[in-house]
Amino acid sequence: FITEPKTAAIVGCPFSGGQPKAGVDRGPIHLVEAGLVQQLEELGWKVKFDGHHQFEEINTTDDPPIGILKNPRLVSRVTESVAKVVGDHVKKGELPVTLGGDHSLAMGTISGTLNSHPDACVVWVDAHADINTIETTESGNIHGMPVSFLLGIGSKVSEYSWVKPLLKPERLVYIGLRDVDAGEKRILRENGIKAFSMHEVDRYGIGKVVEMALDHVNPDRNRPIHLSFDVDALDPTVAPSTGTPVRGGLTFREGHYICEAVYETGLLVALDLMEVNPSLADAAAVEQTVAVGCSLVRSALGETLL
Ligand code: 5AB
Ligand code: MN
Ligand code: MN
Ligand code: MN
Repeated sequence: FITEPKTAAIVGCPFSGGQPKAGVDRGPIHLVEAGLVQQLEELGWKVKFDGHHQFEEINTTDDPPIGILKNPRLVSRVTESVAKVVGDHVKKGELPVTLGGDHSLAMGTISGTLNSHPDACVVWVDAHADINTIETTESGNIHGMPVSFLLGIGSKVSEYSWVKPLLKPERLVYIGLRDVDAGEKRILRENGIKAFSMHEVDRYGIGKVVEMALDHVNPDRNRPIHLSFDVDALDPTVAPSTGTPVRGGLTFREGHYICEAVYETGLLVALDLMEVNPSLADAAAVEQTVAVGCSLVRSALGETLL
């Protein structure tokens, strides 16, 4: 699906409107300043990067909550613009690497992927399921909700009518879950959505979990894959600088293994790396988290150990 010469497009999204903590908008800047572009070039990719997206045209000074949804118009307009940017890269056979920013952005990135590849599957790596609806969310933070919008479940919010429900429950799989709200558990159950929590990672090991996950969403290994990686899937000792850390997460190697295994399928068409927040934790922890973020992206783009 990626055309030669293989080209990665860095889509830097300095955006924090899907959640309340300042600083996650600086994630993409830190990842690029750490040398990500050059690192991907060294792996043999042609890399397109012409600065971070500023969403300047998006002016929402008056954005009162809709129900309990916070910043609903801002998040809608930003993610709609991300959908266009990502969709254009995918259409050209380029691999968009979207750097967040908070995970509400995935509403845009996955919409962009599915517009060109309606048969694509989504591998969502996260401590959280991000599948709350307007009925179930207790926080009103939209970074905990993008999956429900993509599936078209829950009451419709007219502001989000641009999001087409292109994702089917059987084309979505989770790895790494360990902090799922009660309402989300019910949604997962009722929609038959496959999820490999940390319990399954402990039971089967990451190798088997990734194989089972891909067997579920991509049994013939012929569908394009969108990998959406929330850095909080990793244990907070590995990736401390993130807004909603949860103990008991993936090890450094387990996280990288997922990226390596997805790369090996040759089916990756879009990658998200989300929720790096360089203003949380001390300087050494920030540096560590940013370095891990870069190395996850490198693994997904073909870096091998040997
Ligand atoms: B993240 C929570 N489920 O809805 C909610 O970091 C947390 O993108 C969402 O995975 C975490 O607010 C969103 C409690
Ligand atoms: Mn997330
Ligand atoms: Mn998360
Ligand atoms: Mn988080």
